[in-house]
Amino acid sequence: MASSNAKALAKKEFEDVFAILTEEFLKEVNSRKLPQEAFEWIKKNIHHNVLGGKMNRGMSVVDSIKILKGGEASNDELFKARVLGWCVEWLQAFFLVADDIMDSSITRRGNPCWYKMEGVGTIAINDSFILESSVYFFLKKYFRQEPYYVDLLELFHEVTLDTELGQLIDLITAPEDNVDLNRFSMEKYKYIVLYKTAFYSFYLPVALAMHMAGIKNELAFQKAKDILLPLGEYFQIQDDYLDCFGDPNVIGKIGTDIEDNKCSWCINQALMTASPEQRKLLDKHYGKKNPEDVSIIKQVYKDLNLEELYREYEENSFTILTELISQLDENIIKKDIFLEYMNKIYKRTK
Ligand code: GPP
Ligand code: MG
Ligand code: MG
Ligand code: MG
Repeated sequence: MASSNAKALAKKEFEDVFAILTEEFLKEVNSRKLPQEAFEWIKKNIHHNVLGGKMNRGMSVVDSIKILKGGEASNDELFKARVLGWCVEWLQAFFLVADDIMDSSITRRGNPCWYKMEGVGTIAINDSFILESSVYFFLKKYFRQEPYYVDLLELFHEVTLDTELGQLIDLITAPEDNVDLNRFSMEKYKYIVLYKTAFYSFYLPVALAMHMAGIKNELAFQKAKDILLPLGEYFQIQDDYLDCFGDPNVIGKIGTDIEDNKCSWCINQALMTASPEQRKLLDKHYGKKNPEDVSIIKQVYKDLNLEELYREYEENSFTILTELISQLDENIIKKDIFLEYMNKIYKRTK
């Protein structure tokens, strides 16, 4: 495990690449002789939406390549891994700008959501597209000559489709004007989170590093998926728990899952153990914007001991995932990649 000094340095080296990429992208758009106003808009879009996160996904590409190369990664490889890491962060910025509009969210990373900023509104939809397009500009600029260029393109396209399908199911399972808790189930929940979160947040960064490292063995990619997808499910369950029980000052966003009628881990867990009276309260008050309705739902969650159930779930997942990792064959894929990941998110509060 790297010391905290080494970690801070690795983060700083990663952050430094952001400035290079932003400048390159701005140069690219400037070559189209954009009005100054548009240039400034794009700059603001990038700074507001790409920065300010935990950067776990982006850093994972770098950590993974270091492990895959057994500490022998060249400066050029490290730079390229950082570029790919930022591509993941840019892709995530594209998703989040759009997700916040769809979820009617208020804050993100401690700031107002982009669409909530003065003068932005629905222009944020187009801004999210520009963030997505920048990913393909960076891939072309830095990887066009690499034998794995097409693999990178295909991977970004596939994972984007996965995420959009997950988002679709997330949204149609949560219609604003028709609350019907019978629509929810843990099975459906797991399907949603697999697609909307696990592929882009967990599989993508590691698979990118694997392509860079020249891994061609399909089995290695499958084994990586077998661990990373359950890890992604665990991560989204944490996100759902924190949406309701987390401190907005710590998580940087105000939860809206109850108001939005979301098929979240919390409501599914509550539905499994609610008494008939509690079920009536859930049916009556879930999916409403009114703060009184929300607090009634939260009270039912508390009465059902959701906090305790979550702790148990967390411990249990950790044990299962550790076991899965320990069973991996080091000749196919290195275990450290996954241990590093798990340690980053286990018992997270933000
Ligand atoms: C997170 O769900 C899901 C995404 C960020 C994927 C969005 C996909 C698109 C194609 C737009 P969430 O709504 O629970 O995240 P958060 O709690 O951060 O708003
Ligand atoms: Mg959201
Ligand atoms: Mg959402
Ligand atoms: Mg959430």
